[in-house]
Amino acid sequence: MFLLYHWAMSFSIGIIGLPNVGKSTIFKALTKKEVKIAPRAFTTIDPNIGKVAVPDKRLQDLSAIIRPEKTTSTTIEFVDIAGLVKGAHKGEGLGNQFLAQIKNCDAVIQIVRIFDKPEIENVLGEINPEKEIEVVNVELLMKDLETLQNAVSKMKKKKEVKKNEILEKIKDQISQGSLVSEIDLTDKEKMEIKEYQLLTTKPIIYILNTNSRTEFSKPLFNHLLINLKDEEGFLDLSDQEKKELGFQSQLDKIILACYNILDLITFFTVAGGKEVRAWTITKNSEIKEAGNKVHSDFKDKFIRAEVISCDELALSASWTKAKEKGLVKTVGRDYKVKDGDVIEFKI
Ligand SMILES: Nc1nc2c(ncn2[C@@H]2O[C@H](COP(=O)(O)OP(=O)(O)O)[C@@H](O)[C@H]2O)c(=O)[nH]1
Ligand SMILES: [Mg+2]
Repeated sequence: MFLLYHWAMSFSIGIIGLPNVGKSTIFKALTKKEVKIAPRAFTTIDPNIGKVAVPDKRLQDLSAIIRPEKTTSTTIEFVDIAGLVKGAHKGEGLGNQFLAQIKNCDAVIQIVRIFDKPEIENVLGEINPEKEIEVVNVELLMKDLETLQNAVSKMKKKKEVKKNEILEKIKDQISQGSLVSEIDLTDKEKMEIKEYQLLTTKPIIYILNTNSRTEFSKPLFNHLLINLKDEEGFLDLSDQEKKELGFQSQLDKIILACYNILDLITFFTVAGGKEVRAWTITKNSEIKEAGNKVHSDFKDKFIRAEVISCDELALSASWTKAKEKGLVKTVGRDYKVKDGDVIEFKI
């Protein structure tokens, strides 16, 4: 039941990091929501949650051909989680509560402060991205360790020997500082630990929050270098004004990076010409999963669907013409959805 509910929702990205690194600033820039941004630690306690449209030129192109009453983007959800500090896993700075909020996210973005501004308290005391990442990792790892310890106690009571072996193996490696995502695990082992939603299994993107005065050239896995203050400052300007000022926003890049790290693809529906809509699904999903997203009560009724790639549809100029040319394929329930597929489900 939980899974079904989850499928119906957007994929969710948690924004994490130390206090005063720019988490609420990026959240505001992405979601265009008014949130409290203040140069003090712990301004954010309840998480701010916002849905963001995934930018996709193909959706606009499809809309131009189909001319529907309504065009709907697919969305991804961002969660602005309060700042973590050293000792968060022990409850320091309400940290335990914040760590728990990360559990529900599919991936995380860690904001790392490399902007230098003496007026804004720097909890780390220095600009040191490696150390900053390390501090946050330690908290995530300690929380995972605690989760596993509890799981081991439970499994011991239940005499689940096999499962305990797996949990102990992971626990050992975590104690030595490995993130769970870095540990070599079989698919079966991965399945066995899924239920614990361990924090360090989640894919992570680092955003180094820079200003023009700080340079950072060391390569770091999966990172984007962005001036979040500028993103926020230029938010209200039109595209034309941004162009004149030579400002190129990187917000779309962030959204797409999240999409990629989660192995997500987009398919489209046209609802017989009424609504053109983009949907998010995991790569390699079977078409019946796509059907379940679009029609929540679909599962047993799915028989077949008509599919065409959005590029081919664009070239044909209309669904009818594409069909006449034989470009619309009829597929059954074992078809795997491809990025850019336009799908009409048939019951
Ligand atoms: N100079 C500078 N200040 C920033 C930047 N990003 C955030 N700030 C400021 O740092 C303070 C804390 O930012 P906030 O987004 O609330 O941090 P959070 O605690 O991580 O949510 C605010 O006063 C922001 O205006 C940046 O890139 N450059
Ligand atoms: Mg904040």
